[in-house]
Amino acid sequence: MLEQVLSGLMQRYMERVPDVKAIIQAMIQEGIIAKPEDVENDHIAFRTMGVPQLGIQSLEKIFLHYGYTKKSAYHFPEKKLDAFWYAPPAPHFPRIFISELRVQDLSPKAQELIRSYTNEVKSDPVDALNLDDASAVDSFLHSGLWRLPTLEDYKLLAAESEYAAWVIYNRYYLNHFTISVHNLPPGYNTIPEFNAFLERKGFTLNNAGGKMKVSPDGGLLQSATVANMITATFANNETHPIAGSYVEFAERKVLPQFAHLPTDQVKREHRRDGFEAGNADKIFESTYSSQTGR
Ligand code: OOG
Ligand code: NI
Repeated sequence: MLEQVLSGLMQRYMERVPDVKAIIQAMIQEGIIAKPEDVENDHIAFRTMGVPQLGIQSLEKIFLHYGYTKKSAYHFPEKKLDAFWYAPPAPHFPRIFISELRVQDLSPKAQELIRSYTNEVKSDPVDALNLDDASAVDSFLHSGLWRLPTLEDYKLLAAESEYAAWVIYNRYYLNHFTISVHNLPPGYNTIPEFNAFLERKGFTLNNAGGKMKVSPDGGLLQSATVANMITATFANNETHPIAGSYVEFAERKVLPQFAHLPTDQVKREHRRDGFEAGNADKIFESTYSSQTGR
């Protein structure tokens, strides 16, 4: 079940984000990995609209049903976002990061605009889903939810919250998947080295707060590409380039209490887990025009 849902998400994501295949191809060419399946997916992320019948409380039900465990909360007052992360039922599955727009904190105008779309969803749509039917869940995650937005509404929202504009068009499309770098061969298994490789290959990295985002404890290092642009078709067949999704990279250092373990005995549970608000705050900007316009 979970395998099927995750592979459906990855398939759509790879079609929408050319950087995914290009990065995996570059890694194979460089001899970092032998085949695409060698990539370890640290986590995937979704964005949601925080209205009562949707948001985190709705989307999380799918993954809780598949055995994920809800973990810590993160808050982003400036960006008007909240988030949680979810630990997988087994270590070979990715963690999940779900964020939500604090709709009630936006201007009355933006709230009204968002609700004109989200009110089309009368009750929590996940409650009406058979979560044991993987193809139903797959279609739901890639379905419309609300009417196709107009370009005008998209632009109005973007002026106040680029996150809101992203969600009104992209909905539950995967926002990113994350390549774990710490288990890669020496020379590529740290964020500074992996970033250098990516830039050598011509990929553009998000530089908000610096290309490398480091948690205060020093254990979680992250970087991300700038989102690939997609040609969005809005209502009345108007087309406009907008930010699609991006790729993230994570290095989780071995926790101090396991520093004595030989490298070949280090498992996921020995490394820094979870997320970091300060890192995430900058990673969100991978889809913001300040980054995509560079
Ligand atoms: C999520 C940004 C945060 C992380 O790993 O901290 C994040 C987003 O852009 O929706 O992915
Ligand atoms: Ni992430």
